Amino acid sequence: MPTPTPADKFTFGLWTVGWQGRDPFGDATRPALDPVETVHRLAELGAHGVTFHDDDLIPFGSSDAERDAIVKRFRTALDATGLKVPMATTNLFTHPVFKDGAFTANDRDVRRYALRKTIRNIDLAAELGATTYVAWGGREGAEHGAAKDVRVALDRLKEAFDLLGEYVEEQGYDLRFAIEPKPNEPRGDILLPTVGHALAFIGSLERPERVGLNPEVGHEQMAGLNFAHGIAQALWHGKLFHIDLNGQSGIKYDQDLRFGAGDLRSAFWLVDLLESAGYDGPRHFDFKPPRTEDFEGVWASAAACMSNYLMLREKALAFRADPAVQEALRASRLDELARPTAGDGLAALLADRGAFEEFDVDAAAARGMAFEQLDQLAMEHLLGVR
Ligand code: 3MF
Ligand code: MG
Ligand code: MG
Repeated sequence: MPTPTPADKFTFGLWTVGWQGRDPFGDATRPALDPVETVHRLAELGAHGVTFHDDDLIPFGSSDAERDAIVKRFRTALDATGLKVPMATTNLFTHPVFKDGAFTANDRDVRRYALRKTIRNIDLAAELGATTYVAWGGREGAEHGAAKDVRVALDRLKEAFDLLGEYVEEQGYDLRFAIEPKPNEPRGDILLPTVGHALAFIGSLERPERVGLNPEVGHEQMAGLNFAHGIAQALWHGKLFHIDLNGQSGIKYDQDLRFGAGDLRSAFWLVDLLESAGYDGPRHFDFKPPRTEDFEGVWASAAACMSNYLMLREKALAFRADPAVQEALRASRLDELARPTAGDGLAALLADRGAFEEFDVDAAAARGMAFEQLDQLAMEHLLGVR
């Protein structure tokens, strides 16, 4: 079994292993976890870093003195273990004040409070060396039609990101924002529901270069979308700033399974893509150890996220290196896809009788694509028989 090392860049949110198992139908099944213990356990397991929402580390409502003491203790644990904080984020969803959203709440005072809460944690993120600031708008959405004017709410969302960008620039922080799309949960419908919606939104901002994406496996799969395709497009736009890895079984409630559980083939294609595209950011796990587990199960599930990634990486590398796969890729004409369609220009295309007038449509239609053989080779690698 491959063992993770910090060079693999695996990171975990404090809220993942720290999830106490509270769900809409049942109480907590585990006690709270001390963030300092999490830092030590993650370091022992071979992780590279830890991430947090402001309130995961500093309980909501703490005094300034309590806050300073907590940050000091946390920093000591980071220094002792060498664990990094590559990303931080804001909790703009738990407190009842955010019941109608944060940056897009109808109430202006709530929006101003949300910005100040975010800015306060951006300062801490920068202080701890984070270079990515994630923004998941879990409560930015609606359950009712007329209750949210979506076009106006998008104006407010743009205003928020423009202000935050201005702040980060003024402070001279080396920090970029990563928007995390999600279609629903906890709102009935959330704004910027998919990778595609978020990409389009980023283009409308004052500082688009400072804003990218933090897509999450389960979020796209809840919408029935192909996660690897979404990631490929995010990479194509230069917008894959960060990623949330977990597992999901189809279109249903947000499952937050450990990475590799749920749709295993989709996980294989994702790892194949990240590794072959040279993505060098954190491999961040945003999962929830099921509420059936005690702490032994929690740490086993965290370790499994990392080992599943590493096993899939081995499989993906072996798949790409296999001469039979390379031959099958040629048979499926991936090399032809890589050729520009009209590299010699529009005039040459229009003048080429072979492209249209004399094109043998029936012969082209009859050509097999050989995709089944190629896909079966992936299956055989994944099942360990090749
Ligand atoms: C919810 C999520 C969030 C975000 C987090 C930002 C609580 O489904 O995925 O986790 O990831 O708020 O990083
Ligand atoms: Mg999630
Ligand atoms: Mg997430």
